[in-house]
Amino acid sequence: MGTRGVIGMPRVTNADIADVLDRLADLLELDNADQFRLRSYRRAAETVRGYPEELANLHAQRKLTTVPGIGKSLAEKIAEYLDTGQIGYLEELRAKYPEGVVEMLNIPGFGPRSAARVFQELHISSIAELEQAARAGRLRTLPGFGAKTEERLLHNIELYLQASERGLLADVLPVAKGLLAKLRALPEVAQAEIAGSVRRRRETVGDLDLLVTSEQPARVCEAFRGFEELVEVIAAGDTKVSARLESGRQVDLRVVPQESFGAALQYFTGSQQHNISVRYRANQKGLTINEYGVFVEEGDAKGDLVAGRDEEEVYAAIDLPWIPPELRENRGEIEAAEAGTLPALIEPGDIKGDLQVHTRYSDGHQSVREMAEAARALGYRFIGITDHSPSLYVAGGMTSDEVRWQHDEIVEANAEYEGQGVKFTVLHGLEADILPDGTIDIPEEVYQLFDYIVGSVHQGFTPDADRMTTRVVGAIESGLIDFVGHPTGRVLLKRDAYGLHLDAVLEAAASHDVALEINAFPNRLDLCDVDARRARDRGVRLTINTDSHDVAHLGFMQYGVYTARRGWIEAADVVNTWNLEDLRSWFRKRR
Ligand code: DGT
Ligand code: CA
Ligand code: CA
Ligand code: ZN
Repeated sequence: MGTRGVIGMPRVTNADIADVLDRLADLLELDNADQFRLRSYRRAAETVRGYPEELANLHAQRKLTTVPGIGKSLAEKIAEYLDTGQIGYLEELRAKYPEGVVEMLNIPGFGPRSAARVFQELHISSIAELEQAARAGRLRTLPGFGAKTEERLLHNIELYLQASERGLLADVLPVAKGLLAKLRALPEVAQAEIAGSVRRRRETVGDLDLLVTSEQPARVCEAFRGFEELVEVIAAGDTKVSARLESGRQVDLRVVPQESFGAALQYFTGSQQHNISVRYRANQKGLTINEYGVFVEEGDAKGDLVAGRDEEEVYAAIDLPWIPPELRENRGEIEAAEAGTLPALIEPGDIKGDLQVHTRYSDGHQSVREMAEAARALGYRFIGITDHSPSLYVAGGMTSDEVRWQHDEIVEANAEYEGQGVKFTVLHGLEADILPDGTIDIPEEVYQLFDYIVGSVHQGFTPDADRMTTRVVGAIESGLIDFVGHPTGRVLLKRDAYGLHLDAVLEAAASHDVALEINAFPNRLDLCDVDARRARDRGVRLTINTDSHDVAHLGFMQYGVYTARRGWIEAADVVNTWNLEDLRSWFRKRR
């Protein structure tokens, strides 16, 4: 048995070993090794990846060389990896080539020979430098490189960068749901689910994983390849297809037999860290879990299948209740499941209204009435209109007169709803700027008209975390705001959160009973999952709002709820799940 097993670490899987062999082959190719050796590594990686027996077990029995294509020298390297987690030879090769050169191997059409040449002859050691050199026409100094090659390379670099980036969940989830519906409609498909980070509702996703059960996997794969959402098939077999969506994002389809559905869904939902803990727990109970099922460990022989049809069964086999996918990040969910203390997570249906919505009074696209009607159509009980305060000129901040007109409109709308016996209320809020000195931009003469105030930072960001913290804490302590909008200011894939000492903010929010927003706009999701959880643990209330600037944005509420679920949030923690009466009296406490 390898030392990892002895010291109780989770086992190295065949996939882990295959990845290492592939990387070794990449580096050998860079190093100009002979084709024969290279191919033997590549083939070994492929064999190991699909090998039905765990190589970790074989190694324990000194039987690695029984695997086809694994000779003495490869067996030694695999053994070294299993025992120490490293291969000396691989580390040696790595030291010869910067990480950026190895990364170049991922550019379509740019092979190891080219990578080695640009590195050795032009000292280019990253994709960014390679791009620069191609743009400047410096690659054509190498024999065999011309203007055309440079042009093609630039295009391929762009493709690689595009596809390697993570995308927003909101860009992928609708496509995923569309593909799922089409798969379910195929006569050969019994069950189909989304897996991977999309099922866990991570804020950004690398690729999309889909899982299907069928007795005719090859036909399912063939039908899937024909779906118009796929612009390119990368790899296809009888039970597996990898393809590219129009966005450049990859989608992986796997087809498994019905009796493995739960095990495969559990495995491919991840996260990898969660699965490592799950496997470890299984091992301690004398069980083995993989994507085919839960098996009794019976020495060397493959043991009996004890679970696999559905996820409940898989978790039950290791004495745990089913764990919601959003929690599967190895952040204490297994311990909580064991102790029976998993949270009763908030659900989209718990939201009774949206408290951050813009109209044409500032930078929104529709009127108060149009936003209200759209919110009613979603089944909400209330909507809060929160246009910008005067100092935010760029976003059409309202003058005091505009606030008064807006107020009249809202009063009129509510009177009309009441007259018609419609149980729906428009609240009058304001998204007030938290100014650089920590004061809040509220036009004093109209302050009394508002039901509530959101305080947000929009301008005057500084990298000085102390100052930003003082600003936000000052706003909370002012007694004027009911919640802080998009508290950390981050924009996903574009702008980092401004430095903020969250603990200080949480302490102030808890003691002044000011809520923090989980802004549901898909590129904000601010607070993020982890921060929302910290807030909840400190007794801080939350509110989930879309920050809609258009009726079409109201549907973003789901993304805020997913983030909240990933932050272990329950409905009662979120003020806009409350009854309107309770919400109003909470607002009124402050005025
Ligand atoms: P992503 O695509 O980067 O947003 O994240 P995921 O979690 O969707 O990761 P992905 O697509 O690589 O794999 C999907 C799930 O499959 C992952 O969460 C866990 C499982 N999985 C895939 N490969 C491995 C592996 O080599 N070892 C283990 N333990 N699990 C794996
Ligand atoms: Ca994925
Ligand atoms: Ca994947
Ligand atoms: Zn804002």
